[in-house]
Amino acid sequence: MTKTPYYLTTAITYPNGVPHIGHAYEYVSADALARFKRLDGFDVFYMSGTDEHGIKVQQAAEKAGLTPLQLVDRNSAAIRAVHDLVDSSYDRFIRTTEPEHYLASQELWRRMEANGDIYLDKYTGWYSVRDEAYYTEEETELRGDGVRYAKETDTEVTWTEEESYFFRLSQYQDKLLALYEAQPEFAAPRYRFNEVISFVKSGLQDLSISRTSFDWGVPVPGNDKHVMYVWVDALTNYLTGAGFPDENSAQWKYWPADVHIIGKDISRFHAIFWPAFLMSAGLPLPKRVMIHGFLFNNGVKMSKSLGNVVAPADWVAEYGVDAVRFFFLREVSYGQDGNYSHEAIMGRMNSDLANNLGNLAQRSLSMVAKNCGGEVPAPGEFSDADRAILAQAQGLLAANRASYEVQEFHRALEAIWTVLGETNAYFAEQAPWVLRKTDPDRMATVLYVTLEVLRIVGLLIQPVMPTSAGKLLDVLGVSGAEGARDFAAIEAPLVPGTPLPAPAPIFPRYEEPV
Ligand code: ME8
Repeated sequence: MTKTPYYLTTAITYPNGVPHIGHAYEYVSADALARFKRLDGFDVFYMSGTDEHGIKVQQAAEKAGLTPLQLVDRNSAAIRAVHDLVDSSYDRFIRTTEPEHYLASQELWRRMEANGDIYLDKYTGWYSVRDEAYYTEEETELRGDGVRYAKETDTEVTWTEEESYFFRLSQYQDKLLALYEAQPEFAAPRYRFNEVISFVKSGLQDLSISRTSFDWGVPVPGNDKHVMYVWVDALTNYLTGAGFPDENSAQWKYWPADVHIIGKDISRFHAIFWPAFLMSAGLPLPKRVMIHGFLFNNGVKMSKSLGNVVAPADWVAEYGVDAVRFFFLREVSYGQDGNYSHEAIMGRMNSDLANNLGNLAQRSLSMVAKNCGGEVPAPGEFSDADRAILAQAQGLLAANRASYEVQEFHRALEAIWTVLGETNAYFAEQAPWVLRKTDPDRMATVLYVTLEVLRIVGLLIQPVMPTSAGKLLDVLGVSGAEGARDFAAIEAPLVPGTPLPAPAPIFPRYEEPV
């Protein structure tokens, strides 16, 4: 059977600095979705990478005494290393300095031009180097320090005049509004999508899409005095990944992308400019733009000047990669802003992981080791309580599918932990340690039911905690053979008599170092 293609992307990170946990958050969330879809039988292509052009990169290189290419080579490798550190299973790590990306960007440009949407004019306005964006007079203000700032982003702007190519974005207002109307799921969450829609309704101006003031970018076809505005080339990375412009390549089956995962600060680029460019070029539009929130340090924004920027490697060293991944997706409602603190991470590790999951596994498996000959016990007839808890666990796949479909990762985990809570209550109520003496057959049934729930949970948490889930499935005797841990295996219950390895604790409590 041919699998259905599923293409998802993250934003491509700017390599002008080192990634922080906000970036890692984005990689982990996209990765969980990629893993979920793979386990659910899709032909997944998950792409991330680095956005290597633009004046910011050129200036950072100058400051570091490097050429732009030297700087991006170094930083792109560091960004890729963070993906690897957090177990992000990207299928491709794209770099916008790759030659094939130049071809794709130039071809997109030509198609937009052929459609009459690009013209040469002059740009005058307030330009923010930090944002790589022009602002209107009203969008800026002169502050007490004598410097003019963009109000929205608090970055310094300077009066700039340059010859520039423009994209007729103003011609796309109605088409975009029609798209939003026809596809209410085009961007999410709804309240962030609504902000985009009101912005479009307030009127769109043509967009300056080339620069002459620096040369670190993709040359404009037919006029190499100009390089493309970095966002034109950056957004095109999603097409490059799908093999564009070779629409006969095998890779083209992935276009249009199923979802672009991005942060809230770049929603306009993805939900306005990007579909407009694609409409202009006559290409299919991505199905969805999922906009996540920002992570804050106890409510405070991460910033170099405050010295509170967290390096992903520090967290991974402190808590372990799976606990960090779990924390990101369990603690924060995906789409909303979220907070982190040492206490919050420790709380999740100890209550959700060590107590509700780890303890249940450890207690039931050690009883099986001691009392059932170290094999999956043979259940007797199921009681109503057994059937009820099994039905809850079996319902998790459908519930998780629905949550992953709309990228509500926190809901998927919440559903799993609700069932774990109920299973803990069931285990306490059935008291198999008492049954051991009074009714060993009934004890075997209770232990079997508990292991069955743990097996289903183990399969379903693989996208979020791949290593720990693998260990849990190992101690439950679930084969690690190719495909044996796919979601299709949820249908295949544990077979009584299967030998089990000696139980080993998988989710350690976090203990403060002394
Ligand atoms: O914007 N919390 O790159 P970038 C959560 N190159 N997410 C955060 C965050 C935080 N504190 N800080 C940043 C760019 N992000 C462009 C993208 S795509 C064609 C081009 C997210 O390195 C941010 O919202 O500044 C974005 O989705 C991603 O990290 C990369 O940010």
